[in-house]
Amino acid sequence: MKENVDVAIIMGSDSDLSIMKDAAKFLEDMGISYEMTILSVHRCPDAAFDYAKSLKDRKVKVIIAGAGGAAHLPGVFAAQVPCPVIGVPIMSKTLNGVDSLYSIVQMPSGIPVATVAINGAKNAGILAATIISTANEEVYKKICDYKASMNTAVLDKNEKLQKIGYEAYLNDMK
Ligand code: RP5
Repeated sequence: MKENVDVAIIMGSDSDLSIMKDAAKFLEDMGISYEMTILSVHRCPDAAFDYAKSLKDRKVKVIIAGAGGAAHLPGVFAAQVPCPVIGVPIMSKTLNGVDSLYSIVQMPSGIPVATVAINGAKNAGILAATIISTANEEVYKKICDYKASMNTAVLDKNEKLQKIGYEAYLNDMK
């Protein structure tokens, strides 16, 4: 556990890591400090509750929590901290992540969890960075640059499509 970080990324199992790494990667690109933790509120509840307390004590600014199945992890953390919590529903084997999505997005009134798409860890990283950017000019500029580069990329693609036509475009994509 680090002394001071802006964002905490939590996941219920190491089987979530290959998805949740996308959130970490985006935060790294934006130069935002974070820590990553595997903790389960049903398999190791005491450790999970202690960790939630430490997040509050350390005034961590945003939490990204990924979980699959009956995915209560983001909601249980949101209940214990004052900062925003972003939930990432992980694609599950039996119900393709719809169970995870509903568990996270359908929080009862009072304890919100900002929910991204199934396996949408990159968007969770972007959303966390956007929240941080409201009080951090350097991150704000990086988010503006990121959006500007996406804008240019799409316009460039359209220009190419108009120029060479769809068949040549598809050929280039192979
Ligand atoms: C949840 O159960 C985890 O978030 C994970 O997505 C799911 C399955 O966990 P494993 O059985 O792969 O450890 O708590």
